[in-house]
Amino acid sequence: MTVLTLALSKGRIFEEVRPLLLQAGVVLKDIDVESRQLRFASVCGQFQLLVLRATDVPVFVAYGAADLGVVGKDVLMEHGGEGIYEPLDLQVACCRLMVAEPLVPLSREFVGITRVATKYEQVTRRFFANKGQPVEVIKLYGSMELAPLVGLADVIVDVVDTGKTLHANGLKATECIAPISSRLIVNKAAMKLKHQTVQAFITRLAAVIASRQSAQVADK
Ligand code: PRT
Ligand code: MG
Repeated sequence: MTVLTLALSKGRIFEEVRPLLLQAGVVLKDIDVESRQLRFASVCGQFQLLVLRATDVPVFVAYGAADLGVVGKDVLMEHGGEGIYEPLDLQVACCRLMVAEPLVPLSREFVGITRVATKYEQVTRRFFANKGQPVEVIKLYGSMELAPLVGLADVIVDVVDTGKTLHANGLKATECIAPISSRLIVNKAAMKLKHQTVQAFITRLAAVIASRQSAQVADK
C-alpha cells in the first residue's frame, strides 16, 4: 500500500477540512489536535497526517516531507508555490486578503512613503509594485491591526472574514488584493512517483467538493 502524508494546520483549516476528508474516505482516529502529538495515522493506515503551523505547510510539501497539504491561498501566495501543484480549491476557510486603513486618519510625525504592516511581505510588495505605489513593508507575525493605532504603519494588509476585527480596532478595508480559500497542494515529485494513489485521492476529494457545491446551490 502506498502511504500518503498530508500536512494540515490546526485551527479553522483542520476543523473545516476534517469532514471533507471523512467524506473522501480518510477516517481519522479520535485525535486531539491540542495534544502534543503532531503526527496521526488514518484508520486504514493509508494516510499519515502532520499537524503544522499554517505557514509551514507549503514548506513541508515543497520539500517532499509531505506528499500533500491543505493551505490557505494567502499562505500559498506568500510562499510562492515553487515545487508545488495546486490541483483543487476546497472552498473552505474563505476570506479576503485586504488593505485596511484607520477610519480616522492618524497623523504620524513624519509622513513620507506609506508604511504597510503585514505578515504577507512578498504579496504586499508585489501588490503595491504592480500599482506603481512605493511603500515600506514592515513584517509582523500577528496583531497587525494594532500597527496603525500606535503609529507603526499607515495601513495594513491582512485577511478579513466578517470585518469585525478591523472594526473593533477602528480600521476599514479599502482594497481587496485576492479572494482566499483553502487549496489542496501536492509535491511535484509525489505527483509523478505516487501518481495513481495521489490522483485517486484528488478525484475523490473533487467529487466531495462538487457534491457539496450542488447541495449549496440546491439550498439557495
Ligand atoms: O494562528 P497561527 O499564527 O498559527 O496561523 P494562522 O493565523 O495563519 O492560522 P489560522 O488557523 O488562524 O488561519 C488559517 C487560514 O485560514 C488562513 O491562512 C486563511 O487562509 C484562512 N482564514 C479564513 C482566516 C480567516 N478566515 C480569518 N478571519 N485566517 C485568519 N483570519 C483572522 C483575521 O485576520 C482576523 O484577525 O481571524 C480574525 C477574525 O476575522 P474577522 O474579519 O471575522 O473579524
Ligand atoms: Mg491565527
